[in-house]
Amino acid sequence: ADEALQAEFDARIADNQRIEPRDWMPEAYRRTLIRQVSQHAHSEIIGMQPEGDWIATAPSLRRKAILLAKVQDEAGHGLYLYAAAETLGVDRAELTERLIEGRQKYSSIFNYPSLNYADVGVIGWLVDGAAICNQVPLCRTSFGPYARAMVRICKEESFHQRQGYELLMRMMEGTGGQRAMVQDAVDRWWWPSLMMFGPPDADSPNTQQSMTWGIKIDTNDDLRQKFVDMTVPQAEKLGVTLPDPELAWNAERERYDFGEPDWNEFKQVISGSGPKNAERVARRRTAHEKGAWVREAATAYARKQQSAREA
Ligand code: FAQ
Repeated sequence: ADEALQAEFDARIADNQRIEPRDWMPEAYRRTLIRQVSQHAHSEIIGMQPEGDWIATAPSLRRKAILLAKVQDEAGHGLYLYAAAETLGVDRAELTERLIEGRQKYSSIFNYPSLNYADVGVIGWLVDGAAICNQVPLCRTSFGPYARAMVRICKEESFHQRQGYELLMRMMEGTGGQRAMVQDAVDRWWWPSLMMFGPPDADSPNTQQSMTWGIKIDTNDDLRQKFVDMTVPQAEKLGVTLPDPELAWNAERERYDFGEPDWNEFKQVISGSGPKNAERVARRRTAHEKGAWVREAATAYARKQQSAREA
C-alpha cells in the first residue's frame, strides 16, 4: 500500500501539485519540512531582537512608529510559520523548547550585533532583501500551508526592504558622519547577508533532496548570485561601496563575479559560537519564561469557554 501512496505522492510532486496536511507524505519529507519551517519561524522571532534593540532610541517619532510596525510584522511571520509547522504534526511548545535549548537552528544573520541606527536601515535593505530573494520562490514550494504563508510574508518583506532603503537614502543625504555610519553598517552586514543563503551547493547536504521534493526551488548558490546581481545597482544608487574587492561585472556571464564568504565563520555561527548567539537565545528564554502566566491564563480561558459550550 505504501508503494502506491509513494507513487501517488511522486506523481503529484512531478505535476507541481501541492501536498496538504491530510495527504500521505514520506516521513523524511515531513521531517525536512518540520526542520525548515520551524527554523524559519525561529528566525523571524529571534530576528526581532537586533532591530528591536533600537525601538526605545529611534531618532524620531516617525522612525519609531515604522520600526515598531516592522518588528511586529516579524512576530506575525513567526506565528504563521509556527502554525504551518503545526499542520505537520509538531507542537509549537516543543519547537520553542528546542530553540531555547539550542537544539534547533535559526538564521545565522541574527547572531551579529546592531551597533547604530544605520544598522536598522541596512538590515531592512540587505537582510530583508536576501530574505525576499530566498522566499519569493518558496511561494511555489510543494507543501500548501508553507507556500501560502510565504505569499503574505513576502508582501510584507518587500515593504520592509523599501523601508530600510529609504532610511539609508535619507541618511546618505545627511552629514559626512551619517554617510560614514551607513558605509560602516554595509561593511559589517554584507558578508553575513551572503551567508544567509546557506553553504555552497557542494557543501549543502539537503539541497538536492529538497529540490526533488519541490520544497526548495533553487540552489543556495543560485539565490546568492541573484541577490548580488539585484543589490549591486542599488548600492551604486545609494552611493556606498560593497566590501568585496573581487566584485566585478562579468560581461560573458552577464552576472557579477564576487568573492567567497568566510565559511569558517559561518560554521562557527551556525554551531552556536557567533558573536551574539548566547545573548539571543538567553533573551528568548527569558521572554518565554516571563510569558508563562499569559499562556496559563489563555489556556484556562479556552478551557472555560469550551466547558461553557459543552454545558
Ligand atoms: N543560518 O543543506 P543546507 C528572516 C543550516 S529570513 C543557519 O543548505 P537547507 C526574515 C541548515 O539548516 C531568515 N543555519 O540546508 C527577517 C542545515 O542544518 P541542519 C530565515 C543555516 O535547509 C528579516 C545546514 O546548515 N529564512 O528571518 C543557514 O537545505 C529581517 C546545511 O545547509 C529561512 O529560513 C543559515 N543561514 O538550506 C526577519 C528561509 N544556512 O538543519 C527579521 C527558509 C544553512 O541540517 C528581520 N529556509 N543552514 O542542522 C531555507 O530556504 C533553507 O533552509 C536554507 C538552508 C537556504 C536557509
